[in-house]
Amino acid sequence: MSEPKLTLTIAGNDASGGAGIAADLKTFAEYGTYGIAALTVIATMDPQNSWSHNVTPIDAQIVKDQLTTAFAGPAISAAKTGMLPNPEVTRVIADMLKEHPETPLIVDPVMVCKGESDVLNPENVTALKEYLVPLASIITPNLFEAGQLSELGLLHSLDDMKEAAQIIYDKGAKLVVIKGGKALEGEDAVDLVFDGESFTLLSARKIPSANSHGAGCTFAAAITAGLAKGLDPVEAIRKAKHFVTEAMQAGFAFNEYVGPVFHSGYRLNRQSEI
Ligand code: PXL
Repeated sequence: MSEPKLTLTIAGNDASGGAGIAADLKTFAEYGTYGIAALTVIATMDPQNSWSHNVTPIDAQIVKDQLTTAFAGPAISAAKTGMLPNPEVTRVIADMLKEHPETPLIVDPVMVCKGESDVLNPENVTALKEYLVPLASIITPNLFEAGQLSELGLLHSLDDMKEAAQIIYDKGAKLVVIKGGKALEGEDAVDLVFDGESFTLLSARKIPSANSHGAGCTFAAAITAGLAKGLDPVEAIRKAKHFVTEAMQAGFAFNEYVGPVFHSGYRLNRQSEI
């Protein structure tokens, strides 16, 4: 067997296992890459209090030390970022990634968890724009996040998405994927890909009453692993969309509050369990 490709996630722990590093590492394993995680926050949810989220940041120096460890082995073939707690941590990550321009970076600009109304504080959005967007090989905002990053506010249509994609591209991301998801009207979940020259639309049927917690993290992690394995960006995005669609179809109700995707859905649809 040839040596595995290394993939790195710089993200939070979702203690319920659907999103964050749990989603990323499981997805990396499904793709057959060797996953490494640098933890940025610990997110816990309170079953006694309507599943309200509590996010504990990891100290910036510890985030830096984890990245030093992660980069001390063979070259990392692709890296991704997820939930980041504050500008200091975002900056430390950007500084470290600048030292590794050979590693493509997928930025998932996580701003809010599904079902939570608290939006990340504005300083974090500014830090993302300033430090990470310019380093992104691919950035994967949902409609809300694309509205924030582009400063256009709420996006409602494909034309809005195109305008936002151009603005985010102009801030330095080399490829922008805006996930229309179920928020955009119509029967299909439409994603818009923009490489600075042309727009590509990727569609999949919306999955009714999907258990979709962790879908965004899983999508970005699947793109990361696809790039690590040598797929070109648009192929990696297409494959990731199939992967996440089947993970959503295999999703389940964890409890009355949350239904995660099942990250092994794509493989289990093709082969039986071990
Ligand atoms: O789905 C967004 C997300 C990302 N990362 C972590 C999370 C969540 C939502 O719960 O907990 C760690």
